[in-house]
Amino acid sequence: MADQFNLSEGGANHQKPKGKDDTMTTAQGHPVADDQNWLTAGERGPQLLEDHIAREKIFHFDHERIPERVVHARGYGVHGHFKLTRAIPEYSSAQIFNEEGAETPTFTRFSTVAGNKGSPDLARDVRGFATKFYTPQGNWDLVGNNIPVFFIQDAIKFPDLIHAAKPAPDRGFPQAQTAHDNFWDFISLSPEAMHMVMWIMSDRAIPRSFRFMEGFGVHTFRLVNAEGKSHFVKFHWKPKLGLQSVVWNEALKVNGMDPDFHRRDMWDAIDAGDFPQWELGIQVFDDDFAEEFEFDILDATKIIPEEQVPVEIIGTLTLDANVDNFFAETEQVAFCTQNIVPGIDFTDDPLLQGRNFSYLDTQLKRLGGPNFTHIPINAPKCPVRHFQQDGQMAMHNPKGRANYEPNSWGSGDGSKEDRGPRASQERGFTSYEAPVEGPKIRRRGETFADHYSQARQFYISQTPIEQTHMANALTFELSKVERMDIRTRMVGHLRHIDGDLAQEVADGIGLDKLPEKVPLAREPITDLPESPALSILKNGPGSFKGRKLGIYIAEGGDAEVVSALKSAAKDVGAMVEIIAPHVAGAKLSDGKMMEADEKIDGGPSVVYDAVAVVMGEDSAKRFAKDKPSIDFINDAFAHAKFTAYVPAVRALLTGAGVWDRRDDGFIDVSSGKTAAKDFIETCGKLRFWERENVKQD
Ligand code: HDE
Repeated sequence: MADQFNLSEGGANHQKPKGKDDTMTTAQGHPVADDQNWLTAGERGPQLLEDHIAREKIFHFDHERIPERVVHARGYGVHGHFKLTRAIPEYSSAQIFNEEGAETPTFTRFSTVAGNKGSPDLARDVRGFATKFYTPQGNWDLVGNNIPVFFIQDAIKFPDLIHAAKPAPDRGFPQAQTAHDNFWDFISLSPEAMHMVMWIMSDRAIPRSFRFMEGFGVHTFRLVNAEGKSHFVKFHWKPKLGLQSVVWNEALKVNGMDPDFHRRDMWDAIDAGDFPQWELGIQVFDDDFAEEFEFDILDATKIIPEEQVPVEIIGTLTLDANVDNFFAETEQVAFCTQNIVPGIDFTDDPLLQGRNFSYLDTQLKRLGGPNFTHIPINAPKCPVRHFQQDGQMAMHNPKGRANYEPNSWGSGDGSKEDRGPRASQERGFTSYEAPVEGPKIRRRGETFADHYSQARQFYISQTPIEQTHMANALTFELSKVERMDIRTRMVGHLRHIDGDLAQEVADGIGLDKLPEKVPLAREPITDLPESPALSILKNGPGSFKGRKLGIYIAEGGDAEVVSALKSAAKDVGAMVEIIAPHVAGAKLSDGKMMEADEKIDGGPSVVYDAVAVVMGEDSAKRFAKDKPSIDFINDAFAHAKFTAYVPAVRALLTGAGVWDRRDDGFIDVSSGKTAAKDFIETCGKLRFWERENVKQD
């Protein structure tokens, strides 16, 4: 391993400096005498090209960037491990699924899809959830999303989808958002996208944190056991901390305040030893179920409701280490859907099959050659033996004479005359012998033709609050679309999904009458039952664990109340940050200075899950007209956050216009410990949704 000054160990003959030598060198190992001044002819003379030290430095700098990912450019990677809690030899022969208690190292990269590398974290978008398992049988990459379905059914449509979503080619905007003509034009001409549209217009597309999202393998894969018997499988990641999203207005503000909100959240949690965990679940089913199921199991725009095939939990993923170097790990990690191990196999899902070509191809472009598996983050952690050789940046070069097979050299003893590796029927990967026949055609099967039934099922499975958020999101996005015909075409689709939703959106965008329904390829099923598993609010954590309380203090604030809030939050495993008018903090009622984590205008309430305001009466009066203080309270109110307060802050709450509007989401904690405990317990509901003006369940 290179040391912290990046003094690479170089080749085998490299002489390590004796003792502690921190002399800077060039990449060629030449010691550097002056790293601040280019070699010139005289003090004010021209720079000399002869300066190999300066030229090497600039040359390397000029080549620091590699192409960003075409999609999922903005991402954040973390190390972890997967522990198998239930062996499943009946389904799969994969070693990773057979030794109960065994731990497999992992690297997981979360991402947004549409934005570029520097785009804000809280864009309304799908989140990538890609995990590389370094198994004893080679790397298995489960390259999924936080949404279990996709926009399209066939990989050939992917470039169009992405072109339509990304900035328009003429103007180069808008960045990291779908609220524009090109996206909705494409979508409204692609009925197969309607189920996915319901998901991206739901709060799933604005998660509070990577830690509070589900993950899905999306496609139907196969598990194959030692006898060669195959079952179909869908993979699920279930966050132990429960699901949670933000509200749209909050997302917009968070992006301004902290574009790194999600990556910072992950870094901070891991840094604090608060390791996020997910359970790996599988939905397993056989050919008979596949036959009977209402939809085609090869269609990636469909789910299999958990109520129909339960998710069986088989292991736990724990993310427990941040990267040492963002570029080396997060940027260079190369996921490939075709990386599977014996015991797992593909199906003929036409989206998956296209991906299996695409990912290898993309890595060649991004990482510059075929040897990207030599980069430590991509290298398997099991023995690797083959006759592949050479190519750019070859790091592991075979020794000995044989570089082909069959050969008749030595007998596998590792000597110079060794014959090298041999394929093994017994241990090697064998494809499941799925029968394949049929004419070569370009035609989508009839079984892929229903585009609205599950879109409707998703919508009716949401709580009224979530349904309102979806209608609002559709209204917001379509209001950004300039062409009237695109807006109305979308409402023509919504009419097949839910009449009320279509009406709400039509009202929202000001249509006087509902447009015609778009023509159907196939009559939808309108009586699919609700699936509670699809709602975020029905699957909340019921605890404030892993969440963040922001306590806004100022001079004279009741020290006992602050300390009671802090310990009540810590007791349930929540984080606390102190916000004050100055970053130095504030003197509380006990005369002691309490340090602040944030100054008020750098610590707005949008970055906290719940807030508290604890000040002396004079301070509250002083800040009653202070804009950042008013925003702090107003936003918390507008985003339905629980707010703890002491009566001494009345002037400030009055200044913010909320004193007379206090509802059950405001909790007076002046009486101390028990009140603070009750407040934190109430915060387990995460939001006081009753404040939102919608009908309740
Ligand atoms: Fe990807 N996708 N994708 N994708 N995808 C990439 O690979 C592609 C699709 C997903 O954190 C690229 O390494 C095609 C579905 C994730 O590094 C590229 C199709 C799903 C990531 C690519 C799809 C995904 C990618 C860009 C249509 C959810 C980020 C850089 C068939 C199941 C992985 C790269 C990371 C990345 C192609 C569709 C998830 C260009 C052609 C469906 C999480 O190869």
